[in-house]
Amino acid sequence: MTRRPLIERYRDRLPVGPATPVVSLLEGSTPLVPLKGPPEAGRRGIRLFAKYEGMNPTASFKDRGMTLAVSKAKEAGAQAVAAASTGNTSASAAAYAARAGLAAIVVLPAGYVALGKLAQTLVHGARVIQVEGNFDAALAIVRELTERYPVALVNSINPYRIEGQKTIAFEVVEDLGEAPEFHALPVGNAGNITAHWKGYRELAEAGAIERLPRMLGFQAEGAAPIVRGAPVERPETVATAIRIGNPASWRGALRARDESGGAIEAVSDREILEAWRYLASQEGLFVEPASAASLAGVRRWLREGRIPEGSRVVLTLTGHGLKDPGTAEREVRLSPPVPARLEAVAAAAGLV
Ligand code: AN7
Repeated sequence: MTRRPLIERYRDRLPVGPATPVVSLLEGSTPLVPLKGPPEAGRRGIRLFAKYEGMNPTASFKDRGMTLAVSKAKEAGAQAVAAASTGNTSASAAAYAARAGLAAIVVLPAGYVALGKLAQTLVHGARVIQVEGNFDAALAIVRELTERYPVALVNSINPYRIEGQKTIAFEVVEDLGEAPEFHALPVGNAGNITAHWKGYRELAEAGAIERLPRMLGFQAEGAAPIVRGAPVERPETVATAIRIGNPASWRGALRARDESGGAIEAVSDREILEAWRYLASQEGLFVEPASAASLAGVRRWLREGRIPEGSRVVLTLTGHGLKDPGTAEREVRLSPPVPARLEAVAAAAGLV
């Protein structure tokens, strides 16, 4: 199938005009992969589907919003874009800025951005500034920076980011023919759950779907401000992408939860890593830890019998596993080398 720019595919439902320059890397059109399991789902005729957003050009869902945010920044005559990021927004902003011929400035929490994301951002040529603080501090600075200097903000408080990201819902409905009963995803800054819900609502308003899904958002236990109902000063989690203590789209997340009859809950790092390993070793899907928070949460719902028989559950797997080789290195064990001889290799492979 020929991939087309996201903006062209959904032009009639996005805030673009004939004069908008389309800055695209052929994002979106990601696969909706039916999962084989987990076993607790199959027994009750519950089917899970993974919206595999790691298949986007920079290997995360951020590209959907970034194509629009950078196109609109270019249309407005910006020379540079800026973002605070736990890593994926910065990689995407850097790539789309490179494509557009704009400068990219990214502000990152020092020491907490996964290696793949950092490498992408640097090689795309962004100006990378690490701050001695967390994502929330970085975002506060970037907000001020973009107010004082002629630089376009491309964090998800930029409404064009949400507009682009809502297309995940459009694609899911194209593939399933209707909305799933549940849609689960990780929650960090909460832009994505806000965007998903906007997409589904628009489909319902247009008469394209008759029912809306219940939205399930999952935060990491050590970074779960929405679950606690108060900002978390020192967020901590293995899922560095969602290591966020004061989400910018907090209200959007509550709206998605409440209007859909859904929930926002916390999952532990252990549950996240178990789901992460399950997806890779049983389903063949290598994702970054944050993405696995969606399955970690859904597994709990399954165990507790909270998902009705026959339901379809879509999980947004937000980013590719290669983004975070550091976690993989810590979680798996590489055995020492053996002599380059058949018997030694066969023995090490467990064949004898
Ligand atoms: C893989 O890149 O916030 O709730 O600065 O990279 O919309 O924030 C990333 C977030 C989930 C959470 N999964 O989405 C950033 C950033 C992955 C992510 C989220 C992020 P939001």
